[in-house]
Amino acid sequence: MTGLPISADLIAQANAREIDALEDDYTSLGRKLARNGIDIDAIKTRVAGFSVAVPSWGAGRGGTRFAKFPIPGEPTNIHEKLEDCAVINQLSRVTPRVSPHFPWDKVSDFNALREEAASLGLGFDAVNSNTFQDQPGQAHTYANGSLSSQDAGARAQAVEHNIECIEIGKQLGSRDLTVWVGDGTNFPGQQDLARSLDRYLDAAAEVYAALPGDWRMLLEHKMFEPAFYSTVISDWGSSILAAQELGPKAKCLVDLGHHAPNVNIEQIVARLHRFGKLGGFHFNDSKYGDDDLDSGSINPHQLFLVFNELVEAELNPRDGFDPAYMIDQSHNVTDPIESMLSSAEAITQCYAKASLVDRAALHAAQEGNDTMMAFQALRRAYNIDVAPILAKARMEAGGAIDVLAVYRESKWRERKAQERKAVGLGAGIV
Ligand code: PSV
Ligand code: MN
Repeated sequence: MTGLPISADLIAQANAREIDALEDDYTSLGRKLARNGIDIDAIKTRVAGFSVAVPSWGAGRGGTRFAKFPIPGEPTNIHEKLEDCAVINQLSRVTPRVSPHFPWDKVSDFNALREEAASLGLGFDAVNSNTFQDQPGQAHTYANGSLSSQDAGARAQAVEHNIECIEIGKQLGSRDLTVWVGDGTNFPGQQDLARSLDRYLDAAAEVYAALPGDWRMLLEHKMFEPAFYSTVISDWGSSILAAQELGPKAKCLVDLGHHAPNVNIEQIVARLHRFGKLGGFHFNDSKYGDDDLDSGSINPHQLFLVFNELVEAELNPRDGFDPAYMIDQSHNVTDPIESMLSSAEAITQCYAKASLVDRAALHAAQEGNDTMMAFQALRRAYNIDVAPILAKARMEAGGAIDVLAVYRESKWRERKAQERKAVGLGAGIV
């Protein structure tokens, strides 16, 4: 398939039905913002320049460790996943890049895959390596770890796989390698906690040495799961220490679901940026652990506070602030396209709200120890409904004013259910 997947006429007709109401809402919001000295068009321009990548694996229905409930028409290979990601971007105009995972998305010709994506209006984001699963025919098991394994063969195999991902990424036009390892232990005493980190650092240095000059290695930490007693790169402390030891091209990646409950993630963002080590972000939401729920569905205020720090860093950057933003979710009970449309909207809304914060007032209140006014500077921005700004930016870029309504009207999933082979039952990704 080439060309954009949804009929441009369908989008135009649906937008024509919504445009008067949108203009009304936009004008009224513009007047309200103008009273506070904010130019709504300037915020719209910032929103139009914002983007977040989508994960190839998020296009399929995920599952829990217990079960997966596939839906008719869900994608089963990277080509079908790209088509679905193209639908998300065509309607939302905010997700122009796809982050692939290997070997899940392996094909024989990556240059052709890059062209296929381009014809759908997509590029590629960070490449993700997978050393948390054994593959058929693999020489060494990762059951006892990968980059940190005591088995030199498993370590070498994991290094080689990461280098292969870099080679693939070069063909796809990526510039980041995201490394998340599930390495860790389930029993006290199972491994030496210091030596397993030594082994990780030595192996990661071999991967780092293979990075092209303009690439970054994004280290993704996670507190637990699949290891439940200790994890080698468990927290942002381990992550930044590893990134500092590896070198300037190594940065930290924060996944919102990978922390202890109630951890102040916005403070982690500020800390990592302070040391020039904030490289990437995986957006999702969580109630209990690494739930991979839809962004902003549980704690939208936290998402806003995280974006408050990200926008602060963007406006006052230290040391090349250029984070790779990505959605990383598991869609177990919804149509993944709908979840990612809704999540992209929630994420962009928080970016827009954080852009509305009166930073001069905030900084002045902070300097003057005026706690209530500092808080109110955030609260005022959080309380503004920025939906008309997003909808107008989207429409002007060719997207849909009401993304979910147009998606349903397109009957995309129903049509794909006639064409695509059914997904087998089984457990999902954990
Ligand atoms: C691990 O839980 C993670 O967040 C990493 O980003 C993986 O690559 C991804 O999920 C897919 O399972
Ligand atoms: Mn992640």
